[in-house]
This record gives sequence, structure tokens and C-alpha cells, in this order.
Amino acid sequence: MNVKEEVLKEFEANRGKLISGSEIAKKLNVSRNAVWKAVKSLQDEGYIINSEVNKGYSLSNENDLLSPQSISSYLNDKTKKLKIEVFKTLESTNTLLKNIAAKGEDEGKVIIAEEQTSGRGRFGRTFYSPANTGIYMSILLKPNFSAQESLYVTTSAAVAVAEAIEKVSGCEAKIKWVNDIYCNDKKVCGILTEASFNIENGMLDYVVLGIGLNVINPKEDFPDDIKNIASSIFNVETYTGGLRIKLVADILNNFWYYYENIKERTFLKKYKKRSLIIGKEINVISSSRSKKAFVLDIDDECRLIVKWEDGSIEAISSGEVSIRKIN
Ligand code: BT5
Repeated sequence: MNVKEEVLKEFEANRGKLISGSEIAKKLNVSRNAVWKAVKSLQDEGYIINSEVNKGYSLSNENDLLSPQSISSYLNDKTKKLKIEVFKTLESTNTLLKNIAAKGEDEGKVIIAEEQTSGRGRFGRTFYSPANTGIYMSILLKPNFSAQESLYVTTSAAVAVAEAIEKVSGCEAKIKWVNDIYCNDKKVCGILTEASFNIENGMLDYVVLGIGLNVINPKEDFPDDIKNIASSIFNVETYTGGLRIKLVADILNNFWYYYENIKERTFLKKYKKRSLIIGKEINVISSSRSKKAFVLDIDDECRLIVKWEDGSIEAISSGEVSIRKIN
């Protein structure tokens, strides 16, 4: 860690409290001038740091910028070990993490961006990722899984995110199989799980779990093509600075628990309970063809059990579904 990162860590550990420059300098064994420079540089990056003459500095409780230091202060003993890196802007956190994974990075690397310029959804679709209003995060995993079992990663992450949303915002969060989270009938989060697997043994080399969550309504609203389907869990009036940091930490804490116990599928009951589509008439869209079905259940492998119009029953593990409006 460089001086700036160390200073930020001190501030995060004392959010809202005044600490003197000389106290920080002594603790970090650097000059007061070095502390001053670090404070200036953090302020230039957008951190809200107040200073009082002859008293010191304090990091405002309203500070909302994501950083490994801020997130770490809410992590538990297990998730504190994750290697978190935060970027101001990236094309896509999944793309960067996949590149890093291919070079042999260990499990537990987490990439977060304040903005994505080419955020990706499934099937080559885009995920709108404006600056400072959402959470765009990817987590590198190396589970001992077959390709089929990667569905557990997406579904357990959906439960982890839904629980974090409810805890922090109070919005009831529902899950649309397999990877979308809805609040008040609008999509607030999408999950993109990408994997590399070993052809010889059919097992996964690594999995990149990408989570995109709309936290605050973007200033210019959502683009026209998603205005009617997308929403955020807060608007500017209801949001309090710092909640994005708590959300990231809660998501990581929740997910890591489910991930460590993934074979027991402790998340599955909760996933089903939050399902938006069990018992509903849906369209199943695959290879641009749409077929009507009724959702009977979600099975232990997280597959969707559907009854087609001809009465036959099938378990499906991929594809896109939409709820059918019945007059
Ligand atoms: C998803 O795909 O929803 C997965 C999104 C995953 C995004 C994360 S962010 C971190 C990581 N890095 C990445 O590059 N990606 C991951 P899908 O189910 O295919 O839904 C895509 C569709 O959702 C689009 O075609 C739009 O209709 C809609 N959409 C796009 N942006 C949205 C947004 N911000 N909020 C809600 N809906 C959106």
C-alpha cells in the first residue's frame, strides 16, 4: 500500500471522526507533508474530506466513492481475504477479470468499476452502467465444478444480492430465473456468469461472476430502450451517501457464505421463495424462437421445470424467459 492508500485506510477506520495530520503521520511513519499531499490527492479524486485548522481531517460519512478500504471495513473475516481492486472506469469488469484469470490469478480477486463503457449482459447484450450510481463488480472463482453446476453460482449470487438489497434499501427483491433481480416489477440487477472449462475433464477452470446493480436512478434517467423495464433501488432523494459501500460488502459477505457451502445448496429454498415466475405462464425464448410454457418449479439443479402446451414436461438450464400477460 502507498501512503495515499494507507491514509485512506485510516480515514475509513475512523469515518466521520476528526484525526490530526500529525497523528496519522506518526502512525504511518511518514512526514506531515506526505499526509497533506495524500489528503489533497484523495480530495481531487472526489473523497469528501473536511479539514479543521489545528485539529485535523475527517472523512465525511456521506462519502460514497467505492474503495477497497471503505468496503473492507464492512467485510467479515472470510471476505476480508478477497483481493479487491476498484477502477473509476472500465469497459467491462468481467472482461478485465477474465483476462486476469487467464494469466493464472487466484480465486477471490474482485474487480469493481464506478462506470462501465461496454458493460455486457448475456447473449452479447449490453448492460447500461453509468458512473457513480450503480455497482459493477466481478468475482473470480475456482470451484471444483462441472459446467452444468455453474448454474449454482448464478443462482446463489442472485439470492446474495436480493438479501443485500432488502437489508440496505428495504425493497422487496424478487428473482426472475435465472439471473435477473426485480424490485417493484422492474429490473434492478443482472448477473452474468462466464466460465472457462477444461475440455478434457469437463470441469471448470474458472468462473467470473459479474453483478450489475442499479443503486441510484441515473441523472438523465435510463436510456429509452430500457426506460420501461429498468429501475434502481433508490432515487436521489431517498439515497444516503455510503450505502453503495455497504451494499458491496453485504453482497460479498452473503455470496461468500453461500459459495463456501454451495454443494449443500442452502440458497436454493430462498431462491425459489423469491421466484417471480413459479406458477406463471411464460414464454421461453431460445435461438430467437418463443414457446409458451407454464412454470411448475425449480429443481435441485436450479433448472426450470416447465410444462409445454402439449403437456410434456422439461427441465431447462439455459435460455431467456418472459412472463406472459394473461387477459
Ligand atoms: C444481464 O444480462 O442482465 C447481466 C448483466 C451483468 C452486468 C454485470 S456488471 C459487472 C459485469 N461486467 C459486465 O460487463 N457485465 C457484468 P441479460 O439478462 O442478458 O440482460 C440484458 C438486458 O437487460 C439488456 O438487453 C436490456 O434490456 C436490460 N438492461 C440493460 N442495462 C440495464 C440496466 N442497467 N438495468 C436494468 N436492465 C438493463
